[in-house]
Amino acid sequence: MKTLKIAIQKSGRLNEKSVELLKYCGLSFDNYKSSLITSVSNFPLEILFLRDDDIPEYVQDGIADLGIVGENVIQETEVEVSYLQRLGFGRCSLKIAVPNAHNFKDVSELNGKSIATSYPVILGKFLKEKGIKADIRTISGSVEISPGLGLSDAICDLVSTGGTLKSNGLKPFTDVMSSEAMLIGRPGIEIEELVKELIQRVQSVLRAKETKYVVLNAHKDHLKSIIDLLPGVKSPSVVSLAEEGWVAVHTVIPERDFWDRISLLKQAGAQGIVVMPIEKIIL
Ligand code: PRT
Ligand code: ZN
Repeated sequence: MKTLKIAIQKSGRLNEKSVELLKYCGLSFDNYKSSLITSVSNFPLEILFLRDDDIPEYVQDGIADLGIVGENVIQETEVEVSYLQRLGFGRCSLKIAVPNAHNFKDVSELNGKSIATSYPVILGKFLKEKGIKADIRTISGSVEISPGLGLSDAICDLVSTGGTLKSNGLKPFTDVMSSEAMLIGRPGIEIEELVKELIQRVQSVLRAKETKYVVLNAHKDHLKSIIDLLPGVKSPSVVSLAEEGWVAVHTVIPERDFWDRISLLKQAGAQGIVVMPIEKIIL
C-alpha cells in the first residue's frame, strides 16, 4: 500500500499544535525532537519535520504529499498547492505598523516611504493593488526594530497579541492579510482515498473542539422550554431519573455561545449541569 508523507514544522509556533492534531486523529508515532522523519505505526503515513518556510515547496514538488503550514508562508512562497482544511490554530495577521508618533490616516500616505518586512511578495502585491509606490526593504528577522534604527519608516510583520509592536513603540496601521495554519496538499491529491480518510479524521477532531457534551437534570415540567434552547441537531437524548418526574438531558453545545446558552438553560430550570470535552464527532 502507498505511504503518504506529511510535512510539519520541526520546532516553532506550529509544531506542538500540529503534533497534537495528528495524535488526536488517532495516529500513533514517536516524536523525538532529534528526528527528521518518523513513521506512523497504525496508518500508512510518514511525518517529515521541516522548517516552515520549506513546507510549501516540498508539497508542491511532491517530496511531501501533505503539509501543515501558515497561510502567510504559502502565499509568500507563491506555490501551487491545494488548500485542504483550515486548522484553527496559529492565527495571526500580517499588518503594516508605524511608529506611534506618525499620524497616518490613509494608506496612500505610505507612498514614497520605506517598509521593512520578511514578506516582500505579499506586501508587494498589497501595495500594487492599492496603487502605492513604497520602498520594500526585505529583512529576515527582528523587523520590528528597523524604524527605531532608522532603517525604515514602517514595517510589515505578523502580529498576534500586539505586544511586540507595543514594546517597540509601533502601532498597527493597516491589515494586509490574516492567517492561520492550513492543511495543504499536492494539487489533485485530495481525490486519493487515504487523503480523504485523513481529512475526515482531521475534520472530526476540529468539530469536536468546537463543541461540548452537556448533561443536565431537569423536572419534566421544564423539559419543553429547555429543549427549545438546544441547537437543532438530532440530540437531545432524554433519560428518566430514579426520582419521579425528573429527567437527564444529554446534548452537545457549540463552544462559541456556550456560556450564554448555559445561563439560559439554568434560567429555564436546568440543574446539576455537567460539561465534558468531546474527542471526535464523526458524521
Ligand atoms: O524555524 P522555522 O522557520 O520553522 O520557524 P519560524 O521562526 O519562521 O516561524 P515561527 O515558529 O515563529 O512561526 C510559525 C508560524 O506561526 C508563522 O508562519 C505564522 O503562520 C504563525 N504565527 C502566529 C506567528 C505568530 N502568530 C507571531 N506572532 N508567527 C510569528 N509571530 C511573531 C511575529 O513575527 C512577531 O515577531 O511574533 C511576534 C509578534 O507577536 P505578538 O504576540 O507580540 O504580536
Ligand atoms: Zn520560518
